[in-house]
Amino acid sequence: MNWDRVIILANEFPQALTIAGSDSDGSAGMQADLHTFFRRHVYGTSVMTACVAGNSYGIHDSVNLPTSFIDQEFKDLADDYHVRASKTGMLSDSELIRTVIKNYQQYDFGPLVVDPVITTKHGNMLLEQSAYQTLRDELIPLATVITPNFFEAQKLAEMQIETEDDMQTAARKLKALGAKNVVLKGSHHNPNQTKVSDYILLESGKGFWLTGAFFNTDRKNGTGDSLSACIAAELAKGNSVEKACRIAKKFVDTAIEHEIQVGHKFGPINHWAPADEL
Ligand code: PXL
Repeated sequence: MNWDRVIILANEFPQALTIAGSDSDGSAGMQADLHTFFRRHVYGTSVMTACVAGNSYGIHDSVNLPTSFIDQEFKDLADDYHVRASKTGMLSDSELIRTVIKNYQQYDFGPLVVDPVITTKHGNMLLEQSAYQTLRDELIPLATVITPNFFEAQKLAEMQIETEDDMQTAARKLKALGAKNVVLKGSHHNPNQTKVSDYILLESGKGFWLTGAFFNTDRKNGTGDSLSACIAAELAKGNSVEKACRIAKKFVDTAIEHEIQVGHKFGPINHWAPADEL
């Protein structure tokens, strides 16, 4: 066996990391991230931070994993894999956030996409109130890209968002917190709207809108997780942040459009939707 060649080949294939919670029904969290990595032809690794028991009706319990175990997950990946881009999802509390920061700073796991997960679609809290400050002041400054939804952006930018101008102002505020690039997802709470426009503010200062169709469906679980995972997957392949964002918007829109019928209430998006050509 030529081990030098094995090492070179093992390092060549694009590998990405999700640092997230497990969602038992597979619709969101780490499962949605890994589905996305697979679909975008990137090898997916995972550091599990928490486990959530739930289904399409809601979340019913959750536990955090011990920080010593999380340290070991990071170490094992760093000892063997070549992670080229990472993303964070559910990080529950300040202790977990700080454990992730410590490990991310210790190893080279590429650019970081921070999905500032605060609640689920059902309104269940996934981040303790006391941890906002830690997320804002300590994790966001490390983010290559931050991907808040409308609600998270209002919380983090400490402002009401009503107009497109407000979205641009909020994006600038989030950038001022230290995130290099901001993807602010547009509101999708009006059943009569026909479009959803996300605002992207790049490190260069360039800002632009990405607009897609609005699909009035209950099958949208995992949308935010998959968007941020797709950005991380494209960064792992070496794509620019702008290209990664453009691909990710189309990827999730396609996955929402081609519904899959599993779960009885708020079901998942469809990662099998045709997306190779994006
Ligand atoms: O979609 C947000 C999210 C993230 N992480 C976990 C979740 C959810 C939503 O249910 O369960 C583990």
